Amino acid sequence: MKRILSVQDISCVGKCSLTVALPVISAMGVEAAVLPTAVLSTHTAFPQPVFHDLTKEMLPMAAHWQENGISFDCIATGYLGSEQQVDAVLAICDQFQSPLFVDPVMGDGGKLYSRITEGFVEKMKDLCRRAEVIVPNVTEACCLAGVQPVGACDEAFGKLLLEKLGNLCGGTVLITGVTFGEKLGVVGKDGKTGEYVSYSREKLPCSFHGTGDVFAAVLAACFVQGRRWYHAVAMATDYTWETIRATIEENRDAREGVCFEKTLCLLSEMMNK
Ligand code: PXL
Repeated sequence: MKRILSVQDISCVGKCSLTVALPVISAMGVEAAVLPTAVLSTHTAFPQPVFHDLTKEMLPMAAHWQENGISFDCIATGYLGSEQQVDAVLAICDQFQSPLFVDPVMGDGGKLYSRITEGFVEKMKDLCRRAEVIVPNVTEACCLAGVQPVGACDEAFGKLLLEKLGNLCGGTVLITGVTFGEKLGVVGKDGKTGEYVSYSREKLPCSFHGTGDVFAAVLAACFVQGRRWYHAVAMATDYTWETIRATIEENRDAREGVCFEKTLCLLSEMMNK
């Protein structure tokens, strides 16, 4: 069985980062080992969460795994709380030499999240340089490319961002949140073949916190399973779309995240298609 090391925080309430990655990766038949980087009472879209930093524990935990001969088929990062945590991840990548999958979680809707600074954006570029796969949303792609963040991005602009990010990351780049007329989707470039990929679904009327984390978890599992990027992107998009639709029926506060519990069963169906 393949094993991913998922490196991100535990937001205790608000369904994002590890509380999403664990069930989704497991439902895809991939082992999810975790390196929690911080424990928060909620993610940072709620005001003033309790934030317990675990940076100091990161390297000792990795050392313990190495002493015990443990290895990972992929190291997948999500939200990281500080520049020091990015440095810790870089050191762990040196240690384990596993392929690195980076979701450079930094912002959305044209804005950076509350704890993310310009210095952090620069540091995140170092992680992206090292990665085999990066999956920024449009806001994050703009920040990484040194372009003023835009609210909406059409396919032509998405292709321009892909080109710019190709100079940063020699691997596969997949940008989420790109507008295709009435649809919303992904543009990407396969790092090995250079092939362009795109996939979209009709826009839904609501957005929820944590959907990027759901999308990235499906993709990371597809990556270790060696699925072709087009199929991986289609599956991650379809699953996220179905999950948003199922959440709309529940009439929830957008900050409380998506009801992936209702749709986890779809993942095995999608994998066998
Ligand atoms: O879903 C991304 C995310 C993960 N973890 C924390 C966050 C955010 C986005 O705001 O604050 C702690």
